[in-house]
Amino acid sequence: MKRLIFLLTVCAFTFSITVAQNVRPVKPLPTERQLEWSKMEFYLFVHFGPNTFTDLEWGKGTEHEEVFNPSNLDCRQWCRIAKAAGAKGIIITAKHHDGFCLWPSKYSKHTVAQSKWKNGKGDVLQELRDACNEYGLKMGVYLSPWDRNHPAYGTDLYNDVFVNMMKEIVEKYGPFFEFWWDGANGEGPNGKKQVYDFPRFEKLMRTIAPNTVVFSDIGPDIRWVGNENGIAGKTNWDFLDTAGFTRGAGGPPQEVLNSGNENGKNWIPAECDVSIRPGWFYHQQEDSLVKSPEKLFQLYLKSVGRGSSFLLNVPPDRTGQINEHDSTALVGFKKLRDESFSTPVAEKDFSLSMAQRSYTANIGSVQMINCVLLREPIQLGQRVKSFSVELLNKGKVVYEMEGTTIGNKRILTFPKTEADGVRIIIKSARAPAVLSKFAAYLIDEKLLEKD
Ligand code: FUL
Repeated sequence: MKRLIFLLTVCAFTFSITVAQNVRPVKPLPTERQLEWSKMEFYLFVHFGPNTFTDLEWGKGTEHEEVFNPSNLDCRQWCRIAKAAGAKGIIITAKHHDGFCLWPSKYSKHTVAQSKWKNGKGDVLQELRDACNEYGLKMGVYLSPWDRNHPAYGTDLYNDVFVNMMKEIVEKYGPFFEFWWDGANGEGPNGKKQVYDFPRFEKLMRTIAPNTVVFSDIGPDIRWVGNENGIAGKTNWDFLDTAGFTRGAGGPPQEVLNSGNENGKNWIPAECDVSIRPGWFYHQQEDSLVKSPEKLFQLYLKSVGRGSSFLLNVPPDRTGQINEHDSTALVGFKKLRDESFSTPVAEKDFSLSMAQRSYTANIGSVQMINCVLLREPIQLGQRVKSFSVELLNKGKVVYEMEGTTIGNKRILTFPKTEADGVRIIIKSARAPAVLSKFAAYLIDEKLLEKD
């Protein structure tokens, strides 16, 4: 019955075209690999390594390899939980700042091979690769350029080490959907800061992994969102000007990373990274501080719902498995998304061949709604600068709200209102605007977006 009502509602939709114009792509445009990445939306981050066992966040690099000894590592358990949470992939810290490699690298003596775990025969990246294949998840890697252990760090030779490690993991454990270069950069053992050869690193990645998006503060493919709270700007452009900026301390101001550059030259969308716990690594004393399903839903609205992606860190505990506190929160978060978004009150995909200045959706009968979802077809470029949403009831505007950018996805929530129609008016745009999707929902009131 619910399905029948839904179908009738959808069929009752009509769309008025006030001004129709042919649509041409407007630059900058996403590459194929960036478009693929934009479909990922929600995926997990896994911080795991010596810090898990020493209770540190930034290992010093002097930790004995023996500290790394998970009692019952199970990457299949990570994948089962990722699937149950509706995440589409997992990015693992192959090497964090302490330099410890979760795979038996030929280019370091600070790896799983020197640990006692599985008598030095273990390989976390291989186990995760196999589990991701089995569960149909995409795999990504975080490889910290900053290395507090490697003897070559702080010299030119370290650039060769980093290149060799990238090649090694791409060849052995790829393909990766994303490769993460952290911006943190400290002193080397010789007191010098590393001068990274990023142009060489970028060229290498394009050659050995052309379909992999590369993340760093300033791209080249994906940018940091400017905070570690998982929150994108309400105005969020997929563009960034990178000229004159470097990774780390020399990056653009955090507000710019948060909102992008409206007239930016490069397509470099934001990714929202945040941990489910206060720290990035597992600490037992934080078990009671795991974010609730409601809090995670808020972050979803402020990341995916603002045209960005949601990279949620879920750190395994000392057994090598995701702790029950975290898995319970993740399953609860998935339930909230399903309850909210699986049965739209109204929904419509638009033709992309015409640009419109306003879209009027007749719901057919009066319905209660408190959430609207809009999408732009980003393969044609990001266009909308500002818009308003009017809720209509018997021809009258009963509620109105304003928005700025839309991008890949924009989710707006508002107090529940009875409406028999919705009008979206494009107020300003970089080029004739086109929407690809509209949907309206009635979600639990306690889930409405809070500032
Ligand atoms: C930061 C790091 O310093 C943190 O330890 C963590 O890995 C986070 C995702 O990025 O820059």
